[in-house]
Amino acid sequence: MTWLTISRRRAAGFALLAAALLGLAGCGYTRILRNRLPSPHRVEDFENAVRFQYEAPQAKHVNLCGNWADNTWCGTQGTGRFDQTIGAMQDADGDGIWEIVIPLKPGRYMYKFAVDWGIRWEHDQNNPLAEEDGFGGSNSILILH
Ligand SMILES: [Ca+2]
Repeated sequence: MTWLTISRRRAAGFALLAAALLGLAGCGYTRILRNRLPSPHRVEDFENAVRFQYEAPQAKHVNLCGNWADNTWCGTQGTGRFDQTIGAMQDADGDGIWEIVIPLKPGRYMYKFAVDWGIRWEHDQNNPLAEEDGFGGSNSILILH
């Protein structure tokens, strides 16, 4: 396989990804670039569904952790123990973009992405809404209507 072949395949992969995101996201995003993913948004998959995306090509695991009742910051609020099963995001196609679709009723929520089972906790760089987390970092804010 030549470099050119790989390059063409990669370009085709990006085109497919962009088409898939445009088709699935349905929120008017026309610029699909790496590092510029949509903020969490409603999708039609099921009632109250919200899609979260996070780019972390080096990660082995990414979890969505937030302050809603069945997440409790991936279990750390309450038990103090990180629960790997809560908010586990998927990157089945291996493109480094992790995804999860979960049900969330209208409301105001705080969340972060926990990389490799809590080694790093990152706010959502594609979401401009954030506030201080009290530990020198930021929580991303999601307001759903
Ligand atoms: Ca992916």
